[in-house]
Amino acid sequence: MRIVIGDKQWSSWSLRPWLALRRTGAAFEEIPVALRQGEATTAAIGRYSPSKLAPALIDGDLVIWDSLAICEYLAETFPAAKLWPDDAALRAIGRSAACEMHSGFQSLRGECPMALEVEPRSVDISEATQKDVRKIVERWSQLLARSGGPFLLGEWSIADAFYTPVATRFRTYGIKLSDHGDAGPAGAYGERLLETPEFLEWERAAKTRSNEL
Ligand SMILES: N[C@@H](CCC(=O)N[C@@H](CS)C(=O)NCC(=O)O)C(=O)O
Repeated sequence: MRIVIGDKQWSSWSLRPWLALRRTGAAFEEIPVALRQGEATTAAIGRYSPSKLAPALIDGDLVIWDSLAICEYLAETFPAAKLWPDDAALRAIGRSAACEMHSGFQSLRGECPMALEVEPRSVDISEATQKDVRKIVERWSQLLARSGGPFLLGEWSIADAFYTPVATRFRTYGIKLSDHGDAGPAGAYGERLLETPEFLEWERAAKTRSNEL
């Protein structure tokens, strides 16, 4: 398998399926492309993906061009990796949480982009972003209380892949979850996401290399 990914310091959409792919234990090749280069980026990704956006997963002659679709494909292809839980209700809840991230929290995403190369610092965030943060705290707290943790559905799942870039944003922009309704579990969960070996491997690479067109 090959996965087309954007710069590791910035590409939150690439990070999510990359984490899931790492969890499968399958061998894969990375095809790195440089983002923020205008037409050159579009052309570079367009060599592989019909969406001209990263990520894309290439499995033989099959191309899958969206982060959530890639994660679902990996869950189906590698059932032993348990990227979703066996329990159907829990799986449906996990999918709801991942889809909520995939299609929402626009203000947080626009105002606080993933930037792993940046030293953490405190910034003032808008009302709209504060609202997103409160909603995420609420969601994490509900799911952790239901599953008992340590991850959203108990064991690590695709839902956690979807929120890992969010945890990096909270750290980078000095957003303290206790200021947004967290009694403790949500903040601890966010830190836990940033301590998984898979994320640490991605982060190390983000700080040591730049992608080529
Ligand atoms: N909905 C898509 C979003 C993909 C996306 O927006 N990717 C960004 C990088 S994180 C991209 O390729 N941008 C192209 C550019 O910067 O020209 C997904 O979930 O995969």
